[in-house]
Amino acid sequence: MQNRNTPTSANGNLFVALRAGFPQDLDSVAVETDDGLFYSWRDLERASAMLASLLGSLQLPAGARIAVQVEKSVEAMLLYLATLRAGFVYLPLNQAYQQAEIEYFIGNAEPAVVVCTGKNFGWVSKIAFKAGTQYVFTLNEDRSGSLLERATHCSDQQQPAFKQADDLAAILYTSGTTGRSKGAMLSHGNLLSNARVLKDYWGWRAGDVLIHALPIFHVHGLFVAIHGALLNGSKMIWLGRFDPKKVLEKMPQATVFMGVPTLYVRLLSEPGLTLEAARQMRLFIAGSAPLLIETFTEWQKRTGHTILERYGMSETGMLTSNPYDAGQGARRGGTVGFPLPGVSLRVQDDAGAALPSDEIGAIQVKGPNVFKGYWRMPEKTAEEFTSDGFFKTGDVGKVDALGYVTIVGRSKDLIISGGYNVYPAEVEAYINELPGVEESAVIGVPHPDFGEVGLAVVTAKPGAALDPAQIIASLKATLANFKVPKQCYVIDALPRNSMGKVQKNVLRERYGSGR
Ligand code: MLC
Ligand code: AMP
Repeated sequence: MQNRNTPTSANGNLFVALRAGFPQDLDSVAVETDDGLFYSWRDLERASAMLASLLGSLQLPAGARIAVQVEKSVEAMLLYLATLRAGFVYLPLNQAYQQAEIEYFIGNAEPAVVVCTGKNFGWVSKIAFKAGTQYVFTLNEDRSGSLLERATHCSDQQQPAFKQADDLAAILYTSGTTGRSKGAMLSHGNLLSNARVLKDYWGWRAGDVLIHALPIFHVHGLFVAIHGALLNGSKMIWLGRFDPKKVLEKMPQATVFMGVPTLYVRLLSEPGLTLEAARQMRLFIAGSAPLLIETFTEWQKRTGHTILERYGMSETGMLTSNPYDAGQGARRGGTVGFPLPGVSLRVQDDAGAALPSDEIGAIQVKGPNVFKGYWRMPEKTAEEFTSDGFFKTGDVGKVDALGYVTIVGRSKDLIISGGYNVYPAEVEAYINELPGVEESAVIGVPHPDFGEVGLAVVTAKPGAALDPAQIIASLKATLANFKVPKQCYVIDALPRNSMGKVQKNVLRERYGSGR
């Protein structure tokens, strides 16, 4: 376990800190949705209390996990806040996950409560009850479902649970290089320290309005965006799903936007993206995947704004950021800026020696934002930390003489597609199970919209005939859609080096231009 904080008598519950950011006028608008609904700050306070009262009435054990796989909605955000408030552990799951993926997460995390959409209730509840889950509720995009029906009867007065900074607040599953996902355990203190640093670093101020267009099952949309707005008492313009035209329509009423690079690429293809459209905006933030320099430069030309690129991960929250203040330096395209206050970042060579500026090596980090470890994987946790307590990010990069960090690649075999992580090992394991498949290799190739997408190269067993379209169709039936390779090639043999290891670099050269 990392980052033990000294216990204090103050309530370290993240919800308490977020609520302290609510404005004095609780009747002002906190969230405006793209389907015309308005939620006041009082609504957030009351509804999170009612949901927390419901959770509190279920007699759940301390540290119970609340696993949630629902569509994006304000009520889903309220369920997150209620989970913090009631002192339980939030476990968000991508909507795209299918049965085998959900079976793994539920089996591994053993949540006491699962919340899913009504349309998935049949199969999700079967998996959940088999794994020992006590309650399965439903929550739909249109606010129907058993969760809110039950919460309506619960008290809107609820005293937030007392939490130490070190207590667990959320578990985020991140795919593992061996194909098995690991649950990153984040504490109230991890999340709050990062939120506070970002509030200052990005100059959140009175009157800021955030366009929230990201999914809320990952760090970016769930923590960086929501915590930022709530801690600052800022209104959110809430989009159920990213739509570039809607973002443009809302821009004149907003000041802050956060997106993965694909969102910026899609916005740039809108003729309506002009200096005038972005005039009210204060800050455009990008991260979760590399932002191409062309996107950075084109954005400057079209909007007059310089995108602020930052870098982070599920295990750590945000680690580095380009400066907000010109006084601290320029925002440099192609770099992810400086380590955030409180974050120690170093670059090491393979032998574990610190590297001087501009030399490329493994990025390691330490700070109050760094997670507590992987859920029920003490050995894996130990492997990912150095003896002096730095977390090995798996990213490869350098720091220049001024302190700007640049990420040049990854030592982990990972594809980041439209901001979602895809681990080739996981996809390969599924392909290798298909009839007639001898072996496979999944590589990332450049893509104009998603930045990078998966491509599969497969060999057949002797005498078997494989149809690439059939392989893709089979994967679509089992895996989350974003993990499915966009193309598949059947070849005679995979290229190997003298050690027998598949040469993915050769495949990348052959099928894409390589990273
Ligand atoms: C959708 N598809 C994807 C995909 N998203 N394929 C690869 N990569 C993706 N990211 C699939 C669809 O299933 C569909 O397949 C086809 O691609 C086209 O879909 P679409 O309609 O264009 O996709 P859309 O629904 O518009 O979604 C695209 C998107 C979404 C970019 C809006 O992927 C998204 O919201 N990405 C953001 C992810 C994010 O929040 N990441 C933050 C991680 S936190 P088919 O076959 O059905 O046609 C993190 C830490 C940090 O990394 O630092 O922040
Ligand atoms: P996740 O585990 O989903 O949180 O993804 C984290 C990974 O996303 C990091 O380890 C990086 O590889 C990548 N990442 C995040 N932000 C950036 C960025 N600005 N530039 C390049 N890669 C990034």
